[in-house]
Amino acid sequence: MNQLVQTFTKSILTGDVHALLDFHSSSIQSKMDEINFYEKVVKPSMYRIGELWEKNQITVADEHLATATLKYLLASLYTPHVINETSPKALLFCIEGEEHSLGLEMAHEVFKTNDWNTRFLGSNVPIKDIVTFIQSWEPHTVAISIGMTTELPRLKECIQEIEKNHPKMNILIGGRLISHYTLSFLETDQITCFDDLFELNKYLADFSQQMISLKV
Ligand code: B12
Repeated sequence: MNQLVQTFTKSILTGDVHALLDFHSSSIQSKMDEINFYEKVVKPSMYRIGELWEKNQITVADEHLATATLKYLLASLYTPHVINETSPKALLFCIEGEEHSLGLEMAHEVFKTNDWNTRFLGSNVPIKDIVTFIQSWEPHTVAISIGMTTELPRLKECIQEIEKNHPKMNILIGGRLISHYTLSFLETDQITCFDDLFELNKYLADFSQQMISLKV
């Protein structure tokens, strides 16, 4: 773990949001862009917190404080988003039973910086409500995050429901499980899996490029 990640982890565990904001503006902002910050600092720091928690070196309360402090920092850094109704539309959510939404929040930022029109539903969304939302809002793409192995059957069910009701829907999937395992049921033409936000950013940039060349 590098020094930056170590100091960041300590700061979120102490819950001092002002010190953390200072640390971010003095040591992090000057060194890296937003995606590098998420991938190289936030992700390893939260994975480290997971390890400490697993080994009983921190308590559930410590982990909750770290999560809340991080959410405060991220909320203060997110870019204001002016929705462009003509932009491609993406619906972002975690399936029912899945509470790990921090990674999806960061993926949302990547969509916003690529000028997509988004709806972020957050964690724990029932499958039937996702299908209803898709019917009324008609997104081009859905983006799903999965962190828990126990939620895999529900992910499968959710994809089947989306494909049954919207066979042409573009489905993007990321999260801890996707970067750790190869899941054969996700290998279809309609589904793209992402190990990290660099891949998502490239995919969205290529998508915009294709849209521009189609218009020319
Ligand atoms: C914070 C945390 C929580 C928080 C979540 C808060 C929140 N709003 O997100 C809370 C306290 C709610 C929580 C609860 C639980 N958790 Co928890 N949690 C974590 C922890 C420490 C960090 C997760 C995190 O934020 N990671 C940081 C983000 C940035 O990483 P990420 O999600 O992978 O996202 C990155 C990429 O994957 C990608 N990405 C993510 N989504 C998407 C989507 C798209 C479309 C794209 C393109 C990319 C993308 O971008 C991100 C940036 O790179 C992990 C440890 C770990 N190793 O992950 C455990 C962990 C995931 N939790 C675990 C467990 C067991 C639980 C609980 C069961 C604990 C309990 N007994 O209650 C519950 C289950 C809740 C539920 N039903 O979902 C286990 C999971 C084991 C498993 N079975 O798979 C872990 C691994 C801890 C451990 N080592 O055991 N948890």
